[in-house]
Amino acid sequence: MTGMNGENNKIIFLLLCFIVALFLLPGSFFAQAAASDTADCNINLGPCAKRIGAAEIILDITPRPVKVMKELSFTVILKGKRADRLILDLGMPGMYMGKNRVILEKTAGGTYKGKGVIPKCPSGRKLWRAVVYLPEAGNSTANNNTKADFLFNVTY
Ligand SMILES: [Cu+2]
Repeated sequence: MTGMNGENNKIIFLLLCFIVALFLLPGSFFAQAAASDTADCNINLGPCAKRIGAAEIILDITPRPVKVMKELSFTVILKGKRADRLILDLGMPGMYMGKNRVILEKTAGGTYKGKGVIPKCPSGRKLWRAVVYLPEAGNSTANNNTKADFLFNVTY
């Protein structure tokens, strides 16, 4: 009997090693899935920039540090593309947090501003994703939009 359990434990141990290896293996699908759940924008240090095709999108959130349950100013500077207004969606990776949408109105050439609040997550997790939707040239419907993602940590 104990011999049998020992065999089973060995198999379980090897399986666990295999799963851990999948996550650690650079470039594997699992490593990428895990990597996408970390911040790529340190918003508390300053604005973050993303390039989507010919367009550059610079996102800033103030005041710093960026806190939950507090009115925040969202500023996007858009280069290489034109839009009358932009839509910014706030959400958490892998968790539905309701609809948190900020409309960014054009305040100057290429500058868009809006105000919004990031809700407090009951789980205590701090990673949020801001998605800026860019209208396609000649198509302002929501379906065909391209978008820029920013992953950042909030402060409690
Ligand atoms: Cu959450």
